[in-house]
Amino acid sequence: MTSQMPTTDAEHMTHEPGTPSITVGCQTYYAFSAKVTWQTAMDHCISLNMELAIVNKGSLSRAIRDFLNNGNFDGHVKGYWIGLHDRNVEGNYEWLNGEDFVWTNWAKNQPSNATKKSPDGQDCVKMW
Ligand SMILES: [Ca+2]
Repeated sequence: MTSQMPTTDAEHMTHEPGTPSITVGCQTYYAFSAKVTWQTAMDHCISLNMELAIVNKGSLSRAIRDFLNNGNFDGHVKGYWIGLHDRNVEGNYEWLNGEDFVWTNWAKNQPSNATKKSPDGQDCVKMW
């Protein structure tokens, strides 16, 4: 497994009042702006009885993108981890909830499996 961000600052991930959020349908999505690995983010969500976001539709993706881009919150974070990875088989993306991976909206030149930070390449997905 690899990640694009260093593990730091986990204490900032507490789900404090004021954590930016958006509700779409019956789900509420929180933007935690700590710079941590995907694994740490996932573990933290589980500890709060949440999960990393499953962004599996265009309408949901647009709502969350608007929220992230228009929100007046921590500008130091470049992208937010979501519940998608190819840790098991390179190039075979899986949602954490086991749902089929059908809808995609990769940024230009992604997924790149960039090897800058790890020779095994990137395996976890961010949204911004
Ligand atoms: Ca990969």
